[in-house]
Amino acid sequence: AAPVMLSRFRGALVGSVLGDCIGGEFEGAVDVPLDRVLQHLSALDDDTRGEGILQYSDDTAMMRCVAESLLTRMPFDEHDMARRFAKEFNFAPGRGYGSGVIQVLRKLASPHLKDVFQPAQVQFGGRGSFGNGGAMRAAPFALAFRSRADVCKYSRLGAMLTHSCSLGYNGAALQALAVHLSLQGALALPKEFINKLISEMEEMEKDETAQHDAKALNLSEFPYCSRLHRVKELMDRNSVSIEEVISELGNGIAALQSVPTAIFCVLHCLEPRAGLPEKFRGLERTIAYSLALGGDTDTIACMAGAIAGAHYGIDSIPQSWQKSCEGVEEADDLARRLYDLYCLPQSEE
Ligand code: F2R
Ligand code: MG
Ligand code: MG
Repeated sequence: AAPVMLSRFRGALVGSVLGDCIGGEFEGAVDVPLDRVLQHLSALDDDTRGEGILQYSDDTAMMRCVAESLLTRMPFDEHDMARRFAKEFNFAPGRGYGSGVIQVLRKLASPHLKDVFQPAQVQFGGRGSFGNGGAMRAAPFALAFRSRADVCKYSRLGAMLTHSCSLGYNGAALQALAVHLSLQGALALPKEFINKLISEMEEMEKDETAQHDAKALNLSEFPYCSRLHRVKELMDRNSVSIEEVISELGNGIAALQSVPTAIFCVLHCLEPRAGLPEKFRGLERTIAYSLALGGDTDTIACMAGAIAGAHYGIDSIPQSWQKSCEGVEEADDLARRLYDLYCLPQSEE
C-alpha cells in the first residue's frame, strides 16, 4: 500500500539526514567500490557502535534552519532564515561547509546588514555560487507549501541567500520540486515524473538571467533540461555503468552536477539492481547507489534520500540506520510539525 502523507513527510526529512550522515564517509572519493559501500552499510547493523555515531554535516545543519524558519515565519522571512544560517554556522563552523559560502555566512551574522541577499551576490567576482548548497537544504520547502508555484518561488528565494547564480537557485527549485512530486506519489509513474520536472525547468530556464548565466558558463541554453533529458535516456537503457552515470550527469559539488544525478539515483533504484543486496528495499538501494558514485556523496545521497524517503515513507527506513545517524529524531520532529502546518488552510496568492 502507498504510504500515508505523514509517513512520506517523515521519510523525506529522515531520508535526507541519513543520506548526509551515511554519505559523509565517501565525500570527495574518486572511486568507491560497491563492496566498500556495502561494508559501510552493514556496519550500521552493529548494535555495539552506539547511537548517532555518524555525524551530520552542513547539509543537515542548513536544512534544519530552513525548516525551523518556515515553521515560525510562514510563508518566508529572509531575515529570519539568514539569521538562523549565520547563528548555526557560528555555533558549529566545522560541519564541512563549502569554502565560498563561509564568507557569506560570516557577513550574514552582521547586525548592520540591511539587504540579506547582498553577500551572496558578490560571491565569485559577482557571478554568485553555482554550488549545491541551496539544493541540499531545499526539502523543507516541499513540505511547507502545497502549490508547485510556491514550492518553486520560495525554494529559489531560500537558496538566493547564499547562491545568487541561477544554476545554484534553480538547482534548489528542481530538488524541492522532485520532493514535492514524490510526496504526491508521482514516482509511481517514473516517465511522467521526469517529464513534469522537464516542463517545470523549461519555464524556469527561459528566464533572461538563467539564459545569461548558462551562456557565461559555456553551458547549453537549458542546462537542467538537457541533464534531465539525459536522465530519461539513461532510464531507458537496460544497463548503465557507474562511469556512464558520472560522465553523463556528474557527481560534483555544482548543483548542475549533482541534483539531476540524485534524481537519477532514485529513479534507477525504483527496481532491484544487480550488485545490491536483495533484502534492500527502495530507500536502502537509493542510498547505497548514491554512495557508489563517489564525488559529493553526502549531498547526492542527502538529496536522493529526501526524494526517496518521500516516496517510500518512514517505515521503509531500517531502525538500525536511523539509530546510527545524528539528528534523526530532530528531523522527524520537524517533519511532523511541517505536516501539521501543511494540514492547515493555506492562503492562495
Ligand atoms: N564543502 C564540502 N565538502 C568539501 C570540504 C569539506 C570540509 N572542508 C572538510 O574537509 O571537512 N561540502 C559541502 O559543500 C557543498 C555545498 O557547498 P555550497 O554551500 O554550495 O558552497 P559554495 O562555497 O558556495 O560552493 C561550493 C564550491 O563550488 C565552487 N563554485 C561555486 N560557484 C562557483 C563559481 N561561480 N565559480 C567558480 N567556482 C564556484 C567553489 O569551489 C565552491 O567552493 C556540499 O557538498 C556540502 O556537503
Ligand atoms: Mg556536507
Ligand atoms: Mg557534500
